[in-house]
Amino acid sequence: MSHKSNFLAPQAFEADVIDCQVIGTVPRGLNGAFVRVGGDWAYPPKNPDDSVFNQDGYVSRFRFRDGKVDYKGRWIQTERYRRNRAAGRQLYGYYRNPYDCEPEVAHVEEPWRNTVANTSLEVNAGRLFALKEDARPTEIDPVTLETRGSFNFGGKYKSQTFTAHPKIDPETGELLTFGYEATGLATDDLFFYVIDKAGEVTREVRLKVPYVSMVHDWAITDKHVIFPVFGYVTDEARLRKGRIHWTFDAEAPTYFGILPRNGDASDLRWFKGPNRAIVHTFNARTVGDRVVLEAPIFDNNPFPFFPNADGTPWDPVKGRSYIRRISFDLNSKDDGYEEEILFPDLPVVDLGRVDERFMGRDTRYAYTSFNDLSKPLDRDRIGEGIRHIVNSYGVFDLKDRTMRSFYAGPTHGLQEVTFVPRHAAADEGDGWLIGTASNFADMCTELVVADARHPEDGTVARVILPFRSNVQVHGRWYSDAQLQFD
Ligand code: V55
Ligand code: FE
Repeated sequence: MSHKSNFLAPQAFEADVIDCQVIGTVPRGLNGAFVRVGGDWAYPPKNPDDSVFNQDGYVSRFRFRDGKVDYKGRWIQTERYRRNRAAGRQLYGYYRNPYDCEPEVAHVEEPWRNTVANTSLEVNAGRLFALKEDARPTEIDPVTLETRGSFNFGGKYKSQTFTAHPKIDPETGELLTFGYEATGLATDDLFFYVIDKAGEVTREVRLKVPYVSMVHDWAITDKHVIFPVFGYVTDEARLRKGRIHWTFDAEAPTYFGILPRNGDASDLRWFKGPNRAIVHTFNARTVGDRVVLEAPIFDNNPFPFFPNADGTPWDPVKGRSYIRRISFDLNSKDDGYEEEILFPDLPVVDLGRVDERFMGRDTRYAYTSFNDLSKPLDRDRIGEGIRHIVNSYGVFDLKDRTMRSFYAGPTHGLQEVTFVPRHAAADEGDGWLIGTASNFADMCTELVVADARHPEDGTVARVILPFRSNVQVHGRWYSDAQLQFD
């Protein structure tokens, strides 16, 4: 008889595990830390149909030293987390809607104060930031994982918001970033920034978007930056009615804004195409007069909790993403672009990564998860209520259009994959695939390590936590030096 799985129930505690159980062997030389953020409901949401993107931020870290791994997990102590804890209940309403919050925490003029800081991480100038696109960074102590608070780069970072997907230029070490809804709720301002290795804001460009939309991820090249604007819309009237921040308008065109990295606002050019959803990207490059972007892209609304504007129910088939290549001709007279699906038979999870040492440059490989239906699934042991398991990582060769895969086993669901180079000078793609997995049979979280050159050989090491840790949104690998360990 099968049990009902409760894997996604709130974890509700903080934890330190010293010298975790390891099955297999952690590769020699894999020293550093896998740091991840995600969300958990410290108190249940006010609205049961709210987005999981509204969960309280939680940061955790697997630190690797000579084959041994320690784990640490902490709530992110945002203003919102602290106020809820003080009240002992949920004061905040729908995702990114201060009008739906209790009056004492409405903060309509300062919506960034309501952030949950639950999406991703970045390190700049020795500082570790937890990021959410509705606010400036929340600084985290990289050693203790205690929350230090909101950070504004000495007042020089003016946007009220900061993307969860800043990019580091591999040659200059600069942090390229932006914020949308930069001057307040539902505003069409997008500010682009360059922040140098020392944490100084060296450049700001103030831009306007064609319509207010979720600019969740973007892409850089050595010469350009690319901002996708797609499908999700909002406005002040919608928010005043107390609705969830976004609705998906299937009639809204897709725009890609391309700005030369050294350009000013008048150099921004918008390309326009049919309705799509571009939530995450892999990478982009400038080749002569062309800009090429590779990304998993959806034909329609990817997220069931952001309702369709036309009132139709969410369509899970249209809500699948396929790896595509988009090419922009910078010499063209019209505003169109070319779009091609590279793996038309293989829907993938839109949480893809590349070898970040080649960010903005020509890359061959992209890594993302998918569900390999040819592989076994142990329904009895995983329990009921787990309908869709993502059981594999794919190593996608975007040049040859071939794919090799890692299968996690019949009881494991994979979260986002991260690529760790074998050493600083290793070739592109020579390294490790790491990420957390939900072991639905044993009700625990594991970190899996696989060889990116031999993914089909399976797990090299599994680091076992004796409990369920929150499902991550995004994770990153950092060296001890980047995280300020002695
Ligand atoms: C995403 C995730 C978010 C968010 C907006 O995956 C977009 C896309 C975890 O929060 O606030
Ligand atoms: Fe993201």
